[in-house]
Amino acid sequence: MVTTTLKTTRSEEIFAAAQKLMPGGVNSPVRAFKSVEGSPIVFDRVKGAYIWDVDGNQYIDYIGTWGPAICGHANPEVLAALKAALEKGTSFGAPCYLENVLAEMVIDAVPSVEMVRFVNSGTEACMAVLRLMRAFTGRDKVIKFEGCYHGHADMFLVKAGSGVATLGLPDSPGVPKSTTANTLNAPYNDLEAVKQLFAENPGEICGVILEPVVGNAGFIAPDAGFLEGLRLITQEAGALLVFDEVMTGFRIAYGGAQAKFGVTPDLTTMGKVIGGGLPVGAYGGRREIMQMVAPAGPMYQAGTLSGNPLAMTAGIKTLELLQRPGTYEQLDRITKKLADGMLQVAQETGHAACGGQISAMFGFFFTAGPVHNYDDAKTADTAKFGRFHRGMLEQGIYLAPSQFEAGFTSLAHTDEDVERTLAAARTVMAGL
Ligand code: HOZ
Repeated sequence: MVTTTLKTTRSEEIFAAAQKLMPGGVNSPVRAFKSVEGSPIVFDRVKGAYIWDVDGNQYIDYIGTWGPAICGHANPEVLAALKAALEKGTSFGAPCYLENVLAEMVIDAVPSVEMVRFVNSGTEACMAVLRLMRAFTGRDKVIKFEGCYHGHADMFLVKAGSGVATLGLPDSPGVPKSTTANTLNAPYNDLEAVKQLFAENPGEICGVILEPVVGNAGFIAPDAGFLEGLRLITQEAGALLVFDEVMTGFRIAYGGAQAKFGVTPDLTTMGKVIGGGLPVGAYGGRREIMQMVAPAGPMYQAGTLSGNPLAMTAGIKTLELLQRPGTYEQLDRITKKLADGMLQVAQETGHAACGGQISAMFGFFFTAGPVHNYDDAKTADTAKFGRFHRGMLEQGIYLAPSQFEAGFTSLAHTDEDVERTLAAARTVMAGL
């Protein structure tokens, strides 16, 4: 147990009250400190790479509101654009020119996307994309990977990552077996397992959906040839390949993982960065497939606030900022310094650890590794991570409160922030 020096009285009061008002005191399970020490910190404001709690403590933030804050929190240009848009109203529930602007930006950037539909979250995007995969192919079965997370829709809550992994839930009550009967799971990075599922279910599988770089079982990179192999297998089986780029889209490259790795899926889901901090999700892909979506085609999907002008504005401005020269070089450099530094500190202080980074996404496991899939990730010492997490908080560093979540950096993180983080990690690891 790390000695507590952090004053968190107000956070504790608010969280105690919250537990009587909301299940677990939170509005999303990943925010609870269920697998780390202490109770959640309640925040008051954010700016750049920093986040301040209600007791006045300042932290360097590596969650970035779970991905959207790639330009830094409360970026002044995003805020100015939002203030101007706000004057015109918050929602039209009717077509708005800003939807065209963001749609064109997404289509220009993401190789697989010829048409796009905006929704309000990554969960919604994944829910809709599965319906579309089934509608287009006329097949019901889908392959996903253990530890990948595609939101909380029923069909995906089998061996899922993120909060489901953190809480150690194999599945969720309330999800009828019939709903997940068509969800097939394979270990990530295992092409043979995927081939076997296709062989066992000929003509029945609509496609394969995956996080091209996993962020919801901790950070796991695809092995060389894995994404290419999936492209080939799905093509041969007349099935669709879907990249869930909710986390990786516009983060690990402007065009997402598909641009980074040069593998083009049929469909893509997005969220987080494209909303610039407001609730947005999207799915898109080949025109002939997207034309099935209502009202162009028969597959129904809708949303009251979808494409609302505020979310579109924040997304447009965020993508404009990301288009500036040197952006991704800077994100990669600063994140590499952090990820390499963490491994170095672990080695110096005698802890078995492995991890990595691609552009502004990184991860770190307390296990010698290597980690290629969810089973490997589960060998990590989660109790040690719990103590490490608390120690880092005490040092003013805010990490995701789970070993099964990737970390995120932003354009606002400086060399000095990373150096402070590594110094903190050295102090904490030396005391574990
Ligand atoms: N998908 C994110 C975690 N891996 C955050 C969304 C949530 O709150 O579940």
